[in-house]
Amino acid sequence: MTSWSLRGLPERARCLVMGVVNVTPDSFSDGGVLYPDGHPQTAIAHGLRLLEEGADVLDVGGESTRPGATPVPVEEELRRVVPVIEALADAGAVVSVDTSKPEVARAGVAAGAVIVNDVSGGADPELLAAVAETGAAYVLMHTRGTPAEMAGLAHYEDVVAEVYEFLAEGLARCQAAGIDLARVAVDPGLGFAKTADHNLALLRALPQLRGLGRPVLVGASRKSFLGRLLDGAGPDDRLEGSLACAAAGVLGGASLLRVHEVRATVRVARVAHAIATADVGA
Ligand code: HH2
Repeated sequence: MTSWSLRGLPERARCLVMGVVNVTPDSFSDGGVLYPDGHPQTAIAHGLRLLEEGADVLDVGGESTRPGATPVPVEEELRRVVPVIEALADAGAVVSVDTSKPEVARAGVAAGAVIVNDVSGGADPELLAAVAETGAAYVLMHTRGTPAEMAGLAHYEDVVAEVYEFLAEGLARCQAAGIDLARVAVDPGLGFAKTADHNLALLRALPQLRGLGRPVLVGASRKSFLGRLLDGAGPDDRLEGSLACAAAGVLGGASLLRVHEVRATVRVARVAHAIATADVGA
């Protein structure tokens, strides 16, 4: 395994673990369990717990991408995420803001986030301009359409080639917008306009996606294709599936894993790293 870097993130030879902090009442993965009262303190406490469990990055998001989720106006998204980002950054966390809105990206970085995680695939030139302007790191993820439309758009002749091409074009758009590519990671967007077969093909193709020359992020945690593989298990009963993907991610050369269960993932990633590298050190 080669060492990698994403300027703005701690430099590590191993795969980093990004813990999910959903500040949403309707995320598919936790159904608002972690944010039942609309109070930032609940999400902050969850983030601090993930930090203790060994998360390298905390990804704070205020809008669910679940198909059918209610779109969140800018003011509400800001109200949800800004206090949480501030508190977690103050506590020493490396924070990422999960948003596709330029206003939220700008405010998130001003509040202490150093990464903008954009599940829209760089669809909004304004967002790319905001990333360039703030100097934040950026996650470019493959998707098609809006969350409401994406399930109907899961048709590919060759999913790996088409995702690769989309990300290559996206990197070119990032560069044209003035973003330093040394700050960009790419993500195949598992579950976004993909069937279970597409997700599995992309997990197998991580070494090819590394051919884009940028660190690869994998977000498989608790996704519905794992429920299908595990006899219909619900989102909070997909741990083993999520961990199997984490191991596959490390062995495939992923640089970041976006996950809900941090402690278990850190332990699996450590062992998978040792298998991949024969490095049993710290
Ligand atoms: N998946 C989700 C959200 N953000 N970001 C990246 N880069 N990659 C992903 O695969 C990804 C993502 C969906 O998961 P979750 O946040 O748990 O659910 P929801 O969008 O319903 O809040």
